[in-house]
Amino acid sequence: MKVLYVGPAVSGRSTSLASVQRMVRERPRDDRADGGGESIADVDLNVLSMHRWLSRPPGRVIPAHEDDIARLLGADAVLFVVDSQRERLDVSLELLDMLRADCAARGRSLDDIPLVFQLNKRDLEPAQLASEEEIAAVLSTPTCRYVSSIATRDLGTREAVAAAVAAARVIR
Ligand SMILES: Nc1nc2c(ncn2[C@@H]2O[C@H](COP(=O)(O)OP(=O)(O)OP(=O)(O)O)[C@@H](O)[C@H]2O)c(=O)[nH]1
Ligand SMILES: [Mg+2]
Repeated sequence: MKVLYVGPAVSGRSTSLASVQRMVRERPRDDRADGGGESIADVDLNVLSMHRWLSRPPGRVIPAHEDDIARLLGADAVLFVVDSQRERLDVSLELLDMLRADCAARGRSLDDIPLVFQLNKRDLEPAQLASEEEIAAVLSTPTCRYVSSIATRDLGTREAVAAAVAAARVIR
């Protein structure tokens, strides 16, 4: 099972991956966090670099970007890490729209890929934080799920991967 982290810069993808890998090392099976299903230790977890999405010259085809899209379309599930800072919401939406457009341009739909939004940085000051409802109103797909996290404290990261695995099982 392949699960791919996507998300805008500094949303917390590397921190989330490291958090899950550390927890899996310490506790390969955790039926509470993994929903009693397949062990998260068996999931092939990777981070998709997004800078080619955000810095592409309009209308130009870049082979490396095609590779990125192929990896996206080849994933069993996608974990979209959202920076919960209200002023960073626009960047997440811009990226989601780009992912959608690039899939559509190749005759595919992003909606066919099981997708979980990991609402990260829930420890931010309330004044800076977008509510979960606010984020869900802006960022959604027809079958997406939401998991809140504080990756720097290992909270919600393993559950987000488990949700992605569960979504892949239901939709595929
Ligand atoms: N407050 C807070 N900070 C976080 C959280 N998760 C990650 N960060 C911080 O956000 C910054 C970016 O985290 P990364 O994991 O490097 O994010 P990334 O998406 O891999 O970013 P790039 O690969 O650099 O684009 C770091 O300073 C992290 O410590 C969180 O849950 N809460
Ligand atoms: Mg990173």
